[in-house]
Amino acid sequence: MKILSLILLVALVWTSTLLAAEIEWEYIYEGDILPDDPSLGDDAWELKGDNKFAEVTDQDELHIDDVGENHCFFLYNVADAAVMEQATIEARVKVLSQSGAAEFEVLVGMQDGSQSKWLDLFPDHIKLDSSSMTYDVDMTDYHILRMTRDGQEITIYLDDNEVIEGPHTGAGESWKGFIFGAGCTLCKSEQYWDYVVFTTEGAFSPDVLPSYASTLSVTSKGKLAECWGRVKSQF
Ligand SMILES: [Ca+2]
Ligand SMILES: [Ca+2]
Repeated sequence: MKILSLILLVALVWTSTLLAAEIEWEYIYEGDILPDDPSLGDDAWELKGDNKFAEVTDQDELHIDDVGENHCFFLYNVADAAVMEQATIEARVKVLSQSGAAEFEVLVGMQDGSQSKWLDLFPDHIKLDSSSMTYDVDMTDYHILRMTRDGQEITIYLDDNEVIEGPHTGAGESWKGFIFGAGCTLCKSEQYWDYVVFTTEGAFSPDVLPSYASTLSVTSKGKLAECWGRVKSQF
């Protein structure tokens, strides 16, 4: 009987490990190329506005310096609106300045062809668009922001902590997919995007699907260990 329990336990752990391993980011944009670069092929974002405001830095960040006369945002189009009902988008981003009449000048979010949900970013706070829900944070330093959609429920995480929850209602837009960048024609802003990642496999908290940044630091640690190993082997 004990052996049977042990076998069941092993099978359970093995299955849950397999299930856990299946949850991963579906799409990763690293900020090392313009999002609309044709070399990305089917994975290229659609540029809306003018990308003369956009450049890639030597730190692999997308720098958008929206000086005002146009907008510069990017759409990742999906064909099927239904997949947007369970979705997660995360970005590591900082906002040095933002001004103008529209709150969505610096935005990240998702839309399903009839409703859109955006997180509006400011140097000193974030706000769920088309709501009064805000959270104060110094966005002039990098932070990791995540939006999840579970049916009609939107949740915002800041550096792995849940900070805002609200309904999936927003401006009506016909686009389907993910969006980020400088959204307002007459507004101005300066913004940096270290990465943008998403999945349409579900609405995942950072406990279930760790931040992309945390997987990067593991890689860096691995590289550091490997480097140290090489250094030691030379003595
Ligand atoms: Ca503008
Ligand atoms: Ca980057």
